[in-house]
Amino acid sequence: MAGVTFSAGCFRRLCALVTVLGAVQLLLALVYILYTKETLSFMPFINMALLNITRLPENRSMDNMPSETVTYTPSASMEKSLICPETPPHLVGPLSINFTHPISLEAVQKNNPDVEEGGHWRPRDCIARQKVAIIIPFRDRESHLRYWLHYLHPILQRQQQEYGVYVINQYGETTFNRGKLSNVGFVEAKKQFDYECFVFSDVDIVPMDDRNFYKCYSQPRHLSVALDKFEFQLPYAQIFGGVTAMSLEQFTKINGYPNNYWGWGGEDDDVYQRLSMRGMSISRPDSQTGRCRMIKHQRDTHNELNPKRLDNLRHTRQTINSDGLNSLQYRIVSVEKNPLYTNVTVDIGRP
Ligand code: UDH
Ligand code: MN
Repeated sequence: MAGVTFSAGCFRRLCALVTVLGAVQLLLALVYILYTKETLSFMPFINMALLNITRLPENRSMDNMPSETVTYTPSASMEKSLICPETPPHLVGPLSINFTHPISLEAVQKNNPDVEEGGHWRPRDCIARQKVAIIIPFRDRESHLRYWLHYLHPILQRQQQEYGVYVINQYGETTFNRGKLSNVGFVEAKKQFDYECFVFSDVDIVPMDDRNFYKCYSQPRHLSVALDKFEFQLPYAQIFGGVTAMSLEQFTKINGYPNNYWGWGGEDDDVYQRLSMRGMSISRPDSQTGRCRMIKHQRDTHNELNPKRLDNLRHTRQTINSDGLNSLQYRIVSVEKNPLYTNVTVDIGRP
């Protein structure tokens, strides 16, 4: 009998011990889970390790485009700590822009130590919402380019997008062709990074407000809406020249710029027609945020007014399919990765 009593007591104690041990184990598991979660959201290097496995939902608009690819959808709280904020925190608003004091490339370089070779930059502490290629059709405007680099690099950095600057330099002395150079810029930039947004900018235009975002929207964007040379007004409603932004999808949908506008004028209006023929409309900042300065200059030699532009513009409905990215031919002369921009010199032929 005594043996039986001893066994029952022992069994009860054993049960109690097992229960206590189970509770301790549960508690430890809980502490571990909580600790890991905290660590994840507060340790930047773990955030960085997650960069390559982060993806936002498929249906996000261009306004919120993710920058990285592919296999894992983070929770809302995790997203917040990784992706740069919708409103960049260091914007200053209206800027004082003038072109009175010439600047050296060395000085611009010194002021922008974080820009990587080839003019590439990305935010250090968060993932940019878009990867933007900035394409500048160019020939023989070095002094303008220095002002552009001086003003734009800091602005673009405050806007917190990942970006690269591509100067597309027309080789030789044949008639200038802004449209074709823009297409070359698009193709060549895409070879270097997986850009999802393309800003096409004249070399002589600088925004007067850093809230005028050099990024893509759900509709093609016209950025230089209030130019000083036009008394800060739109000269006509359909204008789509100066500085514009189109997503990869928007630009591909219109077969890019036309290649057959040689000399000044018309290629920007052709793009406007292409966009509306493909069912898109233009988005713009307000006329205060969209103020810009253009460096005063004379018309360049070999960029005379294109006498064929009005006739060309009557045929966009046909040429949208036959003349553009799908018919682009050129010969690269050199690609140089300079400290503040990539210089692509290209032979685009003649009219
Ligand atoms: N561009 C060059 N080199 C050239 C021609 C054009 O780099 O030789 C590029 C440059 O990026 C420029 C853009 O093409 O900003 C557009 O050309 P533009 O600046 O000549 O065009 P804009 O609309 O008008 O400014 C030019 C006519 C000005 C004559 C008025 C004189 N009072
Ligand atoms: Mn100009």
